[in-house]
Formats: sequence, structure tokens, C-alpha cells
Amino acid sequence: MKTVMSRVLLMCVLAVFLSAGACAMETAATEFSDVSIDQDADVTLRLQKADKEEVEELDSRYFEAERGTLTYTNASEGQRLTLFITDEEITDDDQLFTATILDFREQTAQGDTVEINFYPAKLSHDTVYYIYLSASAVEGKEAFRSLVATMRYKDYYLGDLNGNREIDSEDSLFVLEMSAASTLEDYEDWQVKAADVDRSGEIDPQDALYIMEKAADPDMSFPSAA
Ligand SMILES: [Ca+2]
Ligand SMILES: [Ca+2]
Repeated sequence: MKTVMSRVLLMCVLAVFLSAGACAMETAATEFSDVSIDQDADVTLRLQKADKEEVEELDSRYFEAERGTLTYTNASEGQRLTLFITDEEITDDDQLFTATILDFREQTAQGDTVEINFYPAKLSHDTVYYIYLSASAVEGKEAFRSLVATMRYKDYYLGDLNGNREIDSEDSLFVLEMSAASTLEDYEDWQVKAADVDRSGEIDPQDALYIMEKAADPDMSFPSAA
């Protein structure tokens, strides 16, 4: 019943839209990614799509990789800090020799705050990664190694709400239902991002219409919010 109502509503909205005329379409990326993180005190971790140019300068291997920036605020002068990423949880030191280290970065603290950039080159869809920070002993500070974050990389396509990598009328109806929902708490983070196809910051019937249009014309690009 709910679906029938959605279809009727969508058709009504579509009719209004068509009578209002076509909107300008700007080129926009159709793929984004989403990372969720748990983290400890003293550490913040930000993840973002790396700039091509910036990454190329550092290492061509990381072209278009995700960039992470870990900031540690409890370091001591001269302390050697190493960040590394594995795809399995390390609970004792022996595992260090068998675990696959996907990426690691070292830096010597010049003050109490240290920033380490990293570029996990082998991120796979919907896989959990473990980010560790180890520190050498210096005066007043003990050596340590700790798990600072787990990170699940989940990419998504803009406009694909059921995750089948295709954009069709089902996705449009999904977004229409989301736009009418009283809360978005019941939806996954990636769905909330994938639904706002015009990047207006809101999920509304206009997004559903854009998806309906793209379902009919795959060459169409979603408009990017200016
Ligand atoms: Ca889909
Ligand atoms: Ca929107």
C-alpha cells in the first residue's frame, strides 16, 4: 500500500516538474565514498577523498586514494610515531609479523601535536580496517602501541539507494519515501548521502525526480549544488 501511494505521489510530482520545464544539468561525480570511525582520546582522524595533484606529488600509487589525517595531541619532543593499517585486529606482538600491513607512516614529534597523513591504497568495499599508532619511549613517555580506530570503507553511487549499482525507478521511489520520512535515523549514512543527488543538503522530491530522469537517460548527469 505504501509503495502504491509513493508511486501516485511520484507521478503527481513528476507532472508538476514537467510542466515547470527542464532544469539545467551540470556534470557531477556519480561515485563517492563513506568511512565511519571509532576513535580514542588524544586522537582525531579525518578521512577525505585525496586531491589528485597533491597525491601525485607524494606517490603516484595513491592516485585518487582516500586520504586520512591522524592528529595525535599527547606526544613528546623526539618521540617516534608510527601509524599503520591492517586488515586484521592485532592482539599480540607475534601477529605483527603475520598481519598484512596495508600502509604505514612514520614521523618524529617536534612538539606535542603530530599530524600523520596516510593513503590506504588497497581499500576494499565494506571491509573493516584497523588503524594502530605506536610510539617510541622518550623521557617522560613510555613506548606504546594502540588501536586508535577501526574504519569501514563503504563506497556508494550517487542515486543508487538499494546498492545494486544501477539507477532505476526503485531508487527514485526509495528517495521519495526518504523525503517523506519524519526522521532519517532508520537509514544508513551512505543512503543519506546517496539520496541527495543534487547536493542541496536536503532529501526532497526533487532528488527523486532527478533519479527518475537518470533512470530513463543513463547519460544524464546529476546537477551539483552550486
Ligand atoms: Ca539501484
Ligand atoms: Ca537534494
